[in-house]
Amino acid sequence: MSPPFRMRSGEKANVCEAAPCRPALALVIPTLREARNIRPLLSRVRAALDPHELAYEVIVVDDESRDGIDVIVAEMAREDPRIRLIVRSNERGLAGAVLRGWAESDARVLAVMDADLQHPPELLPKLWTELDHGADLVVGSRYTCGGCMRGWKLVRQLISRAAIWMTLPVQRAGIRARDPMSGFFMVRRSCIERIELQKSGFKILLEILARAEVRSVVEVPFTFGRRHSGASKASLRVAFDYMALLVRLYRQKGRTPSHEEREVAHPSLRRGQEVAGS
Ligand SMILES: Nc1nc2c(ncn2[C@@H]2O[C@H](COP(=O)(O)OP(=O)(O)OP(=O)(O)O)[C@@H](O)[C@H]2O)c(=O)[nH]1
Ligand SMILES: [Mg+2]
Repeated sequence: MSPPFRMRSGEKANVCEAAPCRPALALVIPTLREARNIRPLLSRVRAALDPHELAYEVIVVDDESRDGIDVIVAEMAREDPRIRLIVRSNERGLAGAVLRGWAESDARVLAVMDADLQHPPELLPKLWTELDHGADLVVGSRYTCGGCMRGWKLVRQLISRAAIWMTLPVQRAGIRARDPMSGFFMVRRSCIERIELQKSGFKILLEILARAEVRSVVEVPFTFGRRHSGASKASLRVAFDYMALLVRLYRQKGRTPSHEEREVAHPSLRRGQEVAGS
């Protein structure tokens, strides 16, 4: 299992352009061979957010896909400096990519969505509004009233339900999410900057629900369809990492954090200030 994420001091990313002013929202899009999806996704993100008075940036974190995505994002970043590209070398892992993107931003609100258009960018303003109204964590949810999975085989739906059922003991009363496996959410930086999140694995939201300083969760329904183009990265390794995360969270449950754990903050995420609405 890889160690918890820490920003290496002095680390500089392969960043195309820096956003001109401090954004309120940083949306990270982790990518592994998503070249055919990224242009329509970024266009839809901009179309969804631009009508709103919101300073945002979009950070694509690619793990050296070598499929031309870097060229596409660099070209779009030249037109729009709110789009940034980070290329990680010799690293793999969805959670680690997301944490790396968040660490490269000063935004007060951190968000993530998949690159394959399974998460509708048109929902982003709604997620933001819920956060602005006071929620600490807002989740795009397949399992809250109004949400669904469209076009999914029954067996995968059952596996998804079973995986969620297994999270119930590690989720905390009062802030339980019906879709703790969602990869589409926004969270206040202040809720996660004092914990170290595991950079291995796929399910960063579950760890946030179990361990972060989150007081309120809102779920916004959406329809989770099939990926637009390209191949799934879900694999046996992902399932193994998920089980490892669950075991760790079960073990930690109810254990009082050590002095060291309380004192050691997530150095790279301790930057922003509280968002409006808190
Ligand atoms: N940077 C980076 N991104 C990753 C990695 N693994 C997956 N991703 C991205 O994480 C997102 C989720 O991966 P998916 O393959 O869509 O996983 P999934 O949605 O569970 O599977 P499908 O429903 O089959 O698409 C996508 O944007 C991927 O490109 C990785 O190791 N590194
Ligand atoms: Mg997907």
